[in-house]
Amino acid sequence: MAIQRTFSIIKPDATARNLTGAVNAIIEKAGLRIVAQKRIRMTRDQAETFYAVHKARPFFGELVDFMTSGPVVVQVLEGEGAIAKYRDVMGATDPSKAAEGTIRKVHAKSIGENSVHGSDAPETAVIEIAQFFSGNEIVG
Ligand code: 3AN
Repeated sequence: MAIQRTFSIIKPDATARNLTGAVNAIIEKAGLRIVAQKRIRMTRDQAETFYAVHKARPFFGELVDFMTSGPVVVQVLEGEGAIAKYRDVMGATDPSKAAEGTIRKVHAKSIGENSVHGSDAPETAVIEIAQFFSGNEIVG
C-alpha cells in the first residue's frame, strides 16, 4: 500500500469539548502522522465551497451553520493507505452505527455533530488539502 495524504477536520462539537488532543491521540495510535495542522474559524464561503457536493441535500444549511459555529482544526494526515485508514479510524457517519473504538463512536454527538471529517477518495483529498494548506505548510 502506498503512502497517501488525507485531509481531516476536527469539527466544532469536538473543539468545544476540548477534544483536539483526544482525537489526535486516536489518529496517532492508528499510525497516521499529522504532517500539517492549524486551528481556524471557517467562513461561510469556505464551508459552502467545501461541502458543495451536498448543496442539494436537506441538511446543507444546517451543515454550513454547524461548521462555522466555532473553531475547527484542519489537518493533513500521512501514512500507508491513509485515506481508507482514516475512514476506518473515524467510524460511520452516524455515531450510533460506528464501530467500537472509532473517533465517532467514542466522541461524536449525532449524525450532524460527528466530530471529524476525512476525505473519501484520492481526488477529493488533493482538492480538500489545497483548500486549506499551501505546500510549505505541510511538513512530512
Ligand atoms: P462523512 O463525513 O462520513 O463522509 P457524508 O459525506 O455523507 O459523511 O456527509 C458529510 C457531513 O454531512 C457529515 N459528516 C455530517 O456532518 C453531515 N451529514 C450527513 N448526513 C447528515 C444528516 N442526515 N443530517 C445532518 N447532517 C448530516
